[in-house]
Amino acid sequence: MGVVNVTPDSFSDGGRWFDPAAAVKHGLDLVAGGADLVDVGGESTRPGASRVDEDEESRRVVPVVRDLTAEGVLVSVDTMRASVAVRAIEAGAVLVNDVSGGLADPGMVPAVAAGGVPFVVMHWRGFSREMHRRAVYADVVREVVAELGARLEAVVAAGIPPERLVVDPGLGFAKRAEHDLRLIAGLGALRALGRPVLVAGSRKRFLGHILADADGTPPPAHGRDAATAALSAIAAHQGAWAVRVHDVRATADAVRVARALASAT
Ligand code: PMM
Repeated sequence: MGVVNVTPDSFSDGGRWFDPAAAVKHGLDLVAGGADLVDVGGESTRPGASRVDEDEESRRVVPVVRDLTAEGVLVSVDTMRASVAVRAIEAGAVLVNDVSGGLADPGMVPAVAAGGVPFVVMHWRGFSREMHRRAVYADVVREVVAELGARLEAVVAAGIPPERLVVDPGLGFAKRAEHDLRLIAGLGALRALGRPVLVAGSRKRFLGHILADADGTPPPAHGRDAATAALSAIAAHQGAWAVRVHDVRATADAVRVARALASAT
């Protein structure tokens, strides 16, 4: 899954694809690099970010979804808002990726149920402004699996069939670097929920921590792509259904290595 952030302020690529034509071109480049799916988002969820206006979010996302779909690209929409999801589905989106797992907008789950598309349920404990203080766990893998399991049940009860659901540990969302690493190591426990697992660690802070130099300075976001590819290989090897990344080409190769290894064992 390649990422197109149509935002002025995302942490790793904010502003680069804010113009719709540039965003569409970037989406096509990601497909040429090996992406099977392009995830289009119009709201930054970086830690501390404030929310974008609803109409503005639709204005950013919908034309890009429509134009990429017209080019034959499979598009997912990254949004926490039902109205944006509905307009994106009308424009051709084949999957809704909601970092709040339907918790941010009570209209989301019914809207996706009616739209008939798959839904990504990410582990989420609150909006970006407040997620830092919620990064408290005694046993992060057990708690994330339990909270995601409860969320899956609620989403199914609200009308989305289980076979349309994907789960995601929500790396970096109400999590510190050590939590992210434990969740990657414990991916098998997430798979035990019985749904495909999406892993979205591309360029995130925990990779910056791992790569930091002697005085603790992390490399800039775009200096984390080799580490992202390594993470993609590990996630694929552990049975992830998809990895969501900014630099698709390196990850496509990493996933090929993991696949070759799986078929050799
Ligand atoms: N992270 C970001 C945005 N969307 N979607 C899912 N399903 N999982 C994530 O972890 C996730 C996401 C934030 O990263 P970005 O600013 O690089 O897009």
